[in-house]
Amino acid sequence: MDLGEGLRQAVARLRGKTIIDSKTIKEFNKELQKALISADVDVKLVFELTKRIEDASLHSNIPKGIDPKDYIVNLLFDELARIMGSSYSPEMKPKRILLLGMYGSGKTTTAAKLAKYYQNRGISSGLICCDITRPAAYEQLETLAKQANAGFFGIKGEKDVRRIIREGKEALKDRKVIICDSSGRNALDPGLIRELTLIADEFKPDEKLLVVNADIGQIATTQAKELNSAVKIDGVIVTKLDGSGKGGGALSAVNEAGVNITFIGNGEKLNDLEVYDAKKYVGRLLGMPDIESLVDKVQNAIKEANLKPDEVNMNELNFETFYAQLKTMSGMGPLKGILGMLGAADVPSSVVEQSEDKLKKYKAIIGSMTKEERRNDTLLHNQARIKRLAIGSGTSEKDVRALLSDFSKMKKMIGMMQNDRNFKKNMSKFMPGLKM
Ligand SMILES: Nc1nc2c(ncn2[C@@H]2O[C@H](COP(=O)(O)OP(=O)(O)OP(=O)(O)O)[C@@H](O)[C@H]2O)c(=O)[nH]1
Ligand SMILES: [Mg+2]
Repeated sequence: MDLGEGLRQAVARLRGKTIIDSKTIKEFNKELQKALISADVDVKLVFELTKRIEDASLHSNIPKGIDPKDYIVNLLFDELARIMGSSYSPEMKPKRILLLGMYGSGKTTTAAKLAKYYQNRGISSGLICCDITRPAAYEQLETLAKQANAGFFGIKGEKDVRRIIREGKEALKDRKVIICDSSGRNALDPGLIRELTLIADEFKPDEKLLVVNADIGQIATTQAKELNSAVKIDGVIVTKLDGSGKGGGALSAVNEAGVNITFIGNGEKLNDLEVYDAKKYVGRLLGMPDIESLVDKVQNAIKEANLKPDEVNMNELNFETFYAQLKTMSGMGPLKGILGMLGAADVPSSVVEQSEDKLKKYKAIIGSMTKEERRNDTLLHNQARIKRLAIGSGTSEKDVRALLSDFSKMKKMIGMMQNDRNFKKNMSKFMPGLKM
């Protein structure tokens, strides 16, 4: 169970309570503790937090006319926002950013995400590959730079980081934001510190950002503290929050170390980067939707899938609209997170996490359907038709069945969302053309 689910379950216990007595609060706190500790939040922090909630709810008067549940959810919101820390607003001006961190933490991907972030906002960006240890680091960043529409510089096989930086700064001097990717290490060793110091002396970064993988949970405190004292960092980017059960632990740990969280990564795609705002993040965990940051993401995805908003019609789900929707969703990143932001109920991830590969197959299968079949899925519950589609599309019967199964799950999900007033209200805010 992820942290958001755990927290929402704890809150669900308060539903319908007219008074908050000590038994209710103790039960609520127990659930909270379970959820937070399993997300790897430091135990001491957790107990302090639940103690403050207990004190505030039992020893102060809940204002008249306020639903006790809302009162406690607000307390919880404030407490969580406090332990998860900061908010950040990147300055839109020329600057140099150095990314550093342990092996596989997501530096290279994040460098490209950042480049795209600035490019999308009309600020030209360029990437320098200063990872001199990892094989194919050059090619990886070069490919990503193309995807991000950013400039790129590297010198294959060169071990002198100062030369790379010197020439890179010159080659990318027309770019407003220059981002430098560096080598990873297994641990913070003297070699790494020496290398980072050399890079920093030549590059003169405005921001040194440590990249940490959310999966390290609480260990993020030690990492942030150690790197801060070795090379003085300006902030942290926490990646892989999408797949980690320990995101809450990592975010609170970075905050505990007294370092600002700047961005968070929540997917493998270049659009899956978000400016960090503890309140928004916690709001989302608690199922209080955050519309603003979604608008951007959704509109981008629609643009990229070449769809007009009113082509996304939830009311008439048939295979023609189904493919368009899958495509939009895959551009937005994991739909599960998006629906969470919108305050929808938890949905099965199998429906919404579509790989590019699967999308290609689905496109071919839908292309082999007759007009009638596309409009009426019941026709397809027929072995002969399934076989024909598999042959016609060059896929397998198993693929066709998977498509049919995803389609019917999607139908069910849409039915569920249509009955959710809160969700409908939120959806219509950012997709005015949407019919539900
Ligand atoms: N799910 C998810 N995967 C991510 C995210 N950020 C990076 N990854 C994946 O994590 C893996 C490692 O990412 P890299 O960017 O190569 O990490 P790195 O820190 O540059 O690795 P080294 O250069 O080997 O030290 C890749 O498969 C990325 O696609 C994220 O926010 N979410
Ligand atoms: Mg790398």
